[in-house]
Amino acid sequence: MSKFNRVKSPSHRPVESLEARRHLNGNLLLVNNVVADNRGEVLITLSAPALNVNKNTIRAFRSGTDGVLGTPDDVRYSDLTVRYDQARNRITIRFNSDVNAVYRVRLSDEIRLASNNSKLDGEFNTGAVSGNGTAGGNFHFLTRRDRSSTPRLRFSTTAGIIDVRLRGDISGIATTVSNFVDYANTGRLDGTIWHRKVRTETSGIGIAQGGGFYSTAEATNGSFFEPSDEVEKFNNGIPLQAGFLSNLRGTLAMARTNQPNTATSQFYFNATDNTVLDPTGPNTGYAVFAQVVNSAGLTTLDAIYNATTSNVGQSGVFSTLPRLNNEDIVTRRVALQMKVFAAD
Ligand SMILES: [Ca+2]
Ligand SMILES: [Ca+2]
Repeated sequence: MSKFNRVKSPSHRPVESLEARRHLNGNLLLVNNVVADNRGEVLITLSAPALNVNKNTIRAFRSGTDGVLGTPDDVRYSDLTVRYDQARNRITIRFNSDVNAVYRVRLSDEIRLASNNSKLDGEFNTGAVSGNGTAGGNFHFLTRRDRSSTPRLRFSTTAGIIDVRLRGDISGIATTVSNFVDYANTGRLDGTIWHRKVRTETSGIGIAQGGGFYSTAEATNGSFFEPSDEVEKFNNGIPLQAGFLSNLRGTLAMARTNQPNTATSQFYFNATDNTVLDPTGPNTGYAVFAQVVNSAGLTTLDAIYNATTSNVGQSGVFSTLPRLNNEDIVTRRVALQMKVFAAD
């Protein structure tokens, strides 16, 4: 009888390792998702509640004078902040990156699974974002600018997230796309409110509009706006580029005055199909330039569209203000997303 088919007695049966049992239970700490933007904000979603999530276990670096990530002259971002929402397993890190500058981020495997203190399983593996099924391994990624003509842009609002894809692949709306990217890249849309909505019941169209104002605080007491309450404009308006995409539900378009070439920073999302906003001749219609990419974005849009409508005066500017829990709905940040790659 060879040793290979010998039946072991129960007393010699090997005990299943702790590692294997954790794996069997799906009980490893992994990175499930990374969203990195082009101004130094990164959202990292973990698979389970974690310990040791802080500035000592997470570091970010810019490329340094050689312009290449991963070389000795890389410079650590000393201003990095870490916020950890354990209920949602979400880490938010921020640092002051130049617009579109590449960076790399490393999560140390000193980050532990809260339930059993095992190490982050962070190295890249095919399939899931991180991990090879064995506890231990830093999670180390780098970013590249999305140089495609259809990059992703994220609206982070107090009602949720809306991710859109810009349609820079349509040359007829190139100016509209680049204008909006300029407002996003300069941070001018950060902190703006959703100040207007139009519902199909009252007007036959369904939209939610933002990108113009930072607060309604002064509207309620009847005082006029100061410049700091409004988004600073680059110019008096861009050429109207309507008719390349239809005003269908889930599309993003530029708002304007009654004059055609007046779009600046204000935008609106179509919450319903609003083909009546498509052009019917020269100098008519509204320029659609991006589309919501997933159902989560539509859910956020619907939350804004269906929010309580308030009238806070100010010459009608805020007569159809959407509000959630009696508060302005704020767009915390609008930023282009970077592409994310394994760093080692
Ligand atoms: Ca370098
Ligand atoms: Ca591992």
